[in-house]
Amino acid sequence: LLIEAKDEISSANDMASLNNIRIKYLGKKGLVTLEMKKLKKLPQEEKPKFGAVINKVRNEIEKLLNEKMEEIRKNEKIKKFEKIRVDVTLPGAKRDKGHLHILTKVQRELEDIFISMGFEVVEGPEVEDTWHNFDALNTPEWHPARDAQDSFYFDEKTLLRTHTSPIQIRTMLEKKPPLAIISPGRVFRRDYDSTHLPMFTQMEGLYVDKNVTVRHLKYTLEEMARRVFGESAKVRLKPSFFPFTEPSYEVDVWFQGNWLEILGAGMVDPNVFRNVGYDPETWSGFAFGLGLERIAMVKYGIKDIRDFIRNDVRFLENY
Ligand code: FA5
Repeated sequence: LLIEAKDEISSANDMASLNNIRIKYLGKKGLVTLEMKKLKKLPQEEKPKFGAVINKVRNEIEKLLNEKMEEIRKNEKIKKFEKIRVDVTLPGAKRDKGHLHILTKVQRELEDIFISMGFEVVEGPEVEDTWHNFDALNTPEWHPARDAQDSFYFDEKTLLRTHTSPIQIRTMLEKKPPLAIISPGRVFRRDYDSTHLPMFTQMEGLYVDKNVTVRHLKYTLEEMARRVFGESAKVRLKPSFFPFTEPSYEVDVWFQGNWLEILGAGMVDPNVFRNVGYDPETWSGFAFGLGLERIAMVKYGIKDIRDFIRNDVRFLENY
């Protein structure tokens, strides 16, 4: 009986079958219980011996049942924990980290370069009046750059600035010379193709002092180009025209085998100095306006300027 019970108990693997075994052996009509009942019918002298054996069997089965019960409970607990187990040695789920937009990086890089040369960063409003944006910059009413076809006007006297040059005017009206500033900012024009955006970024530069010459301008731009594009970068000034500079230049940078136009520049026109109350006999200066998207395009080989504003993650992740 005991051997049979042992076998059954050890092959049971859940509480229900264990319970059945308990009933089968120890229940009211269980096999062990039935043996106990036989005790009464035995002759007096055999009773103690038989009683002792049957008791031992009963206790043994009880003990085995309890041990098995413990074991099953433990296993069930383990199974439960196994289900919710976390493997702390697995590599974590990767999250995409954000980063600065390529234009912001280029802007900060240029700011650092000019700051190290002694320039100060100044900003101005994106909504301008025609006086700051044009008149004070020696750009008269009849000038084609003022055409409503090219600019975004709110009314006759108010528009989205078409360049960062009005900040030259605002700065000179506020400060006495000498001064050296740069002004990054968004500007707006009715332009749209693979090299022109209706909203793009310029960085204005203005240096006013005594005896400033084109050589100062060229050196400053060469230094900028070397630091942005590398030691082998060269700068070329081509004659051009802006109403607010005389002489005026378009400036190309030699980079990876090509001359690429990235900015306009020149010597501040005496009329501009007069408009802000500086004496052109005493003061001289240079100014420039960089296209930041153009610089980024040259440096990183970007073909289509519209990529800057498409916000395609595949583009953004490249830089
Ligand atoms: C100007 O805006 C002058 N204010 C620059 C200047 C400042 C000259 C101070 C002299 C003294 P321009 O229109 O050429 O100049 O623009 C300057 C630069 O902005 C260009 O060289 C080009 O790099 C960039 N740019 C012009 N139009 C766009 C456009 N639609 N989209 C992107 N970049 C442009």
